[in-house]
This record gives sequence, C-alpha cells and structure tokens, in this order.
Amino acid sequence: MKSFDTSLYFITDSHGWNENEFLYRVEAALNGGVTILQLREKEKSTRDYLNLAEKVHRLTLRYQVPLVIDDRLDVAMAVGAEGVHLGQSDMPVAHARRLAGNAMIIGATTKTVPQALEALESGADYLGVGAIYPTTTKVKTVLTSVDTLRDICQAVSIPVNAIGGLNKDNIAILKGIPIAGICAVSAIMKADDPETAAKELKRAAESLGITSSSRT
Ligand code: TZP
Ligand code: MG
Repeated sequence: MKSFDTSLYFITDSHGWNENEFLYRVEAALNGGVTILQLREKEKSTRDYLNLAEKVHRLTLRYQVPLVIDDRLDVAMAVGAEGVHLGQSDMPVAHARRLAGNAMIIGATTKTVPQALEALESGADYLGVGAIYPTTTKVKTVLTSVDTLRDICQAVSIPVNAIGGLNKDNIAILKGIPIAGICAVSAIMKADDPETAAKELKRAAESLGITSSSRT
C-alpha cells in the first residue's frame, strides 16, 4: 500500500560532510520528525549512490519514513526505496511508472501548470514546485512565483510541495496556498542542530495549517 506524508519533506545534501557526519545529520532530521526523505546526490558514481542509499534506507526504515531517490529510478529500485523524484530532464514519469509499477512513489518537479498536468496524467503521486526563494543549494532552477504555485495547487488533485530557500522564518509567504508540505535542504542540513531545525520547521508549517496527512 502506498502511503506517504509530504508535510515536512527533507532533501539531503552531502556536500561538506564526511559519511558519518552526513548519516548523523540524516538521523537527527528523522528524530526531528521529517515525514519523507529524499536522497539527492548529483556527483556520485552509481555505485557510491547505491551504497549511500542503502545506508540511508536502513535509517529511514527504522523511522518508518519513506525514502525517495533523486533522479535515478534504477538506484531507487535496486535498493528497494519507496520512491523516486524526477525532474523535467530525467526519465519521464510515464516511463518510470511503467517500469516501477504502482507501488513506487513517483514525484515530479514542475514549474508551470501544463507541466503539472502532464505529470499528473503520467502518474505522478506528488509535485515539487519552486524555487520559491533563491537558494544556496546547488541546483539549476529559476524562481517560481507564489501565484504559479497557487495555480498548480488548484489544477491538480495530488499533493503539491513548495521548495527553494524555505525556512521557518520565511514560509509565511505560503499562507493560504493549499500546499501539502514544505521541502527543505539547507534549513535542516546546514543547521547547527538538524533535529531542532526540523522540529521548528514543522511547527512553523503547522502554524500555516500544513499538517501531516498520509496519502494512500
Ligand atoms: N529545486 C528547486 S530549489 C532546490 C531544488 C532541489 C533546492 C532547495 O534547497 P534549499 O536549501 O532548501 O533552498
Ligand atoms: Mg532531479
């Protein structure tokens, strides 16, 4: 059964950390209550991505938090991850769905209503939309307006998450927009105390009315 909650969606970035420090931070974030976790690696070899994914999956399984692998359906399937997240230049959602079957959580990055509708029709389970604010995380992206985010939320029936430069002090801009959750990399990954950072972000999201809701 596919059940997931994107209300506090943590995306990892291993830059600047050795493996032990990285895994410590991942576990701290899990302790802080992140509801879904994406392993995002852009520079690792396939083998190194697989090895790290296996280690992270052991942690996420212990916390019963779904693990999503960024970009790579093969890595996701090979480690038995619960999901994969696909960008506009990755494998199309329809192809991934055909290969992975219905049980896999498939997320898609979309920046426009037509892209969102296409992802929905292709079988995506949730959407990531942004960047809402400029980001310090290494990514090729452009800013997405809050109005476009609202339009996408209204156009699709699946959960939509906001991403990009979001932290506990600036997410009020999302008030009143029917997003399912907040995605964060640096607000948690680079925090002095990732567990507290996750808790504080969760509280800030709850104060906007973004609450845990498992999707099936
Ligand atoms: N896609 C759009 S912005 C972004 C991605 C992967 C990075 C978000 O990172 P941060 O540190 O939360 O701004
Ligand atoms: Mg990607």
